[in-house]
Formats: sequence, structure tokens, C-alpha cells
Amino acid sequence: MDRHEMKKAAEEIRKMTISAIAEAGYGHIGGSMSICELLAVLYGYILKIDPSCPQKEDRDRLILSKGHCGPALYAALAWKGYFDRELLKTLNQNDTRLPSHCDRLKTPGVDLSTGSLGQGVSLGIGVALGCKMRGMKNHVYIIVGDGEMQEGQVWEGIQFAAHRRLDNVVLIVDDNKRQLDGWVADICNSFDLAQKFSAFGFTVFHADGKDCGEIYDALIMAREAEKPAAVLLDTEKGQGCSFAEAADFNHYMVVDHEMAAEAIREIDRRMEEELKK
Ligand SMILES: Cc1ncc(C[n+]2csc(CCOP(=O)(O)OP(=O)(O)O)c2C)c(N)n1
Ligand SMILES: [Mg+2]
Repeated sequence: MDRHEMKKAAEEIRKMTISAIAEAGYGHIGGSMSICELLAVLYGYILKIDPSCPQKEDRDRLILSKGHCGPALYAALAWKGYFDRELLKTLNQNDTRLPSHCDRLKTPGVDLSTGSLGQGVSLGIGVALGCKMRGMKNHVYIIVGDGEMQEGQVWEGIQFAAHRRLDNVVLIVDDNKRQLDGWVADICNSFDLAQKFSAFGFTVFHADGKDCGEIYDALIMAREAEKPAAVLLDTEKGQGCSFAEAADFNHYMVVDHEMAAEAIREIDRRMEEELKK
């Protein structure tokens, strides 16, 4: 797998996300930035999907349980060819097909409506059970926030997936250390997520969430595991976007065109350096 190509895709998705949020004027930048590498690997190399047939029955499913990060998912879907990139300019506008939070009835490629934290996990596990019951061989990938892991509903779902040995479930935690208004460890510590997942009957994998190669390897192993799998991604909220990395509060920010242009210039510089390696 070409790591440069994966990184290029991640940076492209990052730039598209920043531009879309700047066009809207504000948005959930922090948690969108921390999943750009993950989305590039999923949409570029892992998901068995067909953008020309978004409803294909036996497709893999991708559920963004942290549905407030819709902007990054839309950028990845546009990058993959589900719709025209121009549509990203309508993010969160009146009557848009790209609302701030994910809506499966509005956006081609969105498998589940999300935004109420916790629900995407239990709904996604229900989808995985349904796929199994129909004898399908696909996988259901669920992206959950580290703050979101505080929701009780998440653990009900995890227990159920383990009980039914749903080996088609891959639950990916975006461990960016921050939730809405502070550090997860200060607000309500999750303690050792790997130990908790193991105790609940999941197989656990780790990856550096900035390293596309590591993400790819972890997802491949998770997909092949004989039990439901969790992938814990070590990320940074705002990652790869200069103004978001620098901000004390980066969950949701006002973003103007100048900020976006500067951040994009930096990404381009970084990519040039990367390609020289
Ligand atoms: C049930 C529920 N409670 C509260 C919120 C408001 N809310 C939106 S995002 C967020 C913080 C989520 O933190 P985390 O899961 O860590 O996501 P990330 O850091 O990736 O943005 C909160 C509290 C919500 N969307 N749903
Ligand atoms: Mg978080």
C-alpha cells in the first residue's frame, strides 16, 4: 500500500473539509480534522462500496456515530465520487443536502443519521446483526468519539455485539483526548479503554491516527478478527490544521476564508516536504 498516496488523500480530504467549513463560516473543525487520515484509508483502501450504487445491499457500512463531524465525511464522500465537490459549498446552508450532522435521507453515501451521541453505536451494531441474519459477508465500521464513549448506550451495544459474536463489527474510537469543552480525562475519565473493550469481549487494536499505514494495518487485522473488534486511534483534536491545533477551544470554531487559506497553504507545504522523503 502506497503510504504517500494515502497521506495525499488524507490531506486532500482535510483541505476540502476546511474549505467547506469556511464557506459555512463555522463548524465542528476539531473532531473533523482528527478523522481525515482514517477516512482516507477507509474510503481509499478498506470499504467495499460502489459510489455509483450507494444502496448496494451487501456493501460495507460506514457509520459516523460522532455525527457532528459530518463535514469531514462529506469531503471524503465527494473525494470518493459520491457527488460533485461543488456541493461541499452548500454545507449547513438552508435546504442543503449536507447538513451539519449526518442525515441518511439527504446525502448519498451516508448510511445512518447520527448526531445524538451514543446512538450510532447501538444502531450500527443492530445493522451488523441484520446483515449477519441475511447471510451477508460485509463489515460495519463505526466511528465513535472518545467523549462519546461516556454514553451508557455505547456499552450496551458493545456488550450485545460481543454476546452475539458479531465479527463483522469494527468500532473505531477517535481518541483525540478532548470532548466539547475540555479534556476527557478531566471531565469524565474513560480510564483504560483497551482493558474495558477486552473485558467486554472485543479484540483490540491500536494505531497512530496520524499514520495512514498504521491505520490501514489495524483495520485489516480488525476486519479479519474472529470477534468484534475495536481500533483505538491515537489522534489530536484539530490535527493537521494550524489554527485548530493552536486554539484552546477547537470543538466548534468560526472559520473565515483567510484562516482557511493559510491552513491550506501550510498543508500544501507539508505535503511537498513529505513527498521529498
Ligand atoms: C446525546 C448527546 N449529548 C450531547 C451532545 C452535544 N455534543 C456534540 S459533540 C459533543 C462532544 C463530543 O466529544 P467527542 O465524542 O470526543 O467528539 P470529538 O472530540 O471527536 O468532537 C457534545 C457533548 C450530542 N450531540 N448528543
Ligand atoms: Mg474527542
